[in-house]
Amino acid sequence: MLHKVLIANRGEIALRVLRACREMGIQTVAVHSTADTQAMHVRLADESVCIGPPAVRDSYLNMPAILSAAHITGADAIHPGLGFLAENADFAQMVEEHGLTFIGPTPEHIRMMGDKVMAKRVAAELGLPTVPGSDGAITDVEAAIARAERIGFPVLLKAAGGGGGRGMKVAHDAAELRAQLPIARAEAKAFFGNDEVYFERYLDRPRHIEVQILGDGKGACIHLGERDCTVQRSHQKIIEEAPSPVLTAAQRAAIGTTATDAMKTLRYRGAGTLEFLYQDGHFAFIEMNTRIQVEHPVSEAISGIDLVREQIRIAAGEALGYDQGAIHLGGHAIECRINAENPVSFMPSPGTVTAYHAPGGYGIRVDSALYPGYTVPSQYDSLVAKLIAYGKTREECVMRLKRALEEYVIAGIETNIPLHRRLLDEPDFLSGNYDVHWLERLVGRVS
Ligand code: MV4
Repeated sequence: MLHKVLIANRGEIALRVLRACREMGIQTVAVHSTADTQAMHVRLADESVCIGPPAVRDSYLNMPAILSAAHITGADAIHPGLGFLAENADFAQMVEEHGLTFIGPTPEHIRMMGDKVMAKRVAAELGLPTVPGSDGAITDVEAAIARAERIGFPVLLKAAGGGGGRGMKVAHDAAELRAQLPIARAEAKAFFGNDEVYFERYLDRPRHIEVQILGDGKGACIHLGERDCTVQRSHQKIIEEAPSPVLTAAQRAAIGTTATDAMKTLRYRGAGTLEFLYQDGHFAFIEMNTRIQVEHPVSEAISGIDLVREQIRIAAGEALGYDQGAIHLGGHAIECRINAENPVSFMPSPGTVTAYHAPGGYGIRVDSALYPGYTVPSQYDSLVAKLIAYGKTREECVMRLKRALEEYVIAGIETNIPLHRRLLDEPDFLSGNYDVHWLERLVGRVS
């Protein structure tokens, strides 16, 4: 087993990893920027190392500083958390070249899935359903137009180096495709350093449904069902739940089996998420995330599996040790992402937390690094807490979540708790009648 883990992250996810390590008897090393000296993950870790100034490229993205911190403290493994370096294949490779264990997939699998054109090709070869589109990256405009005409407009231009929605362009006809292609290429080059673009038939009202998998790199792989992350705004998820209110048990088993069969063939190692668009009863693979995700607790709640513990066990070389038959999904879980932001304008609201009282009680989990007197820095993500409710049914879960949102006190900064209270009263949310554009239609698009 691992002896000492360096956690290359901050905030609630750093705490999440730290807690798993502590339960496993593993020593922890926190790293932090000068803006995070008072952060909870630093206070709770066995050791901490300051790795640089507030700007992320000088601290949480500073690979030499993080590797040096691992050596100084004698850590034998690095957990990247999420965001920052979690899906940086070069970092994963560097960690291994320094004789340390990277708690995550192989650099090859991170690289493969980071290239969205390659990921889609591999997914299709492995038998996953995909959206019809260009044959890989677009090389010839006229050939692309001819293919789009056969598939049918509108089509969506996407960047191979992208993901998460940045730089996408809809084209409704050949003229628009011709006009948008150079713009998409230039943006892709500027955002991601890679001008490769591809297109897909545009789905106008999809849901975002993703499958959580866990592989041991030795050919074993299981899934924990799906998460429905359809409630989002500006490509930021707001509410995630498991199971999806729109899937049948048979659909769940089918997409789960398809995903795990594919990942068994790849001999995938670690936690991973296959993202799908779901519309008119059909799934289409769009991307794979090779990290633990913010919304992982909803899968933990319905499965009883500690995903971070499993990540660490697998990284230590242990076999999964159980198969799909041992996984029993039950009940319903919903997560509200609590952001430090104005609930109407969505502008970030950093500052000092003057009063703090987290909800508790039966079926409630709060993952947060907040405490009274803590100052939320302005340099980082505005996610400050995750509130997760569990219930036997979706109705019980919603009821409990509403109760917990009423209990939650966070003073001194603005949060989106009022928005969550409102969403949980929306008839369309309660009936499951929404798509990825629903929240933006409801609150108005700001950007
Ligand atoms: C799409 C799509 C419609 N058709 N692809 C946006 C983020 C990126 N991961 C994929 N995205 C989309 N891809 C096709 N062929 C619509 C979206 C999309 C979306 C997807 C998931 C969650 C939120 C979204 C919001 C707007 C657009």
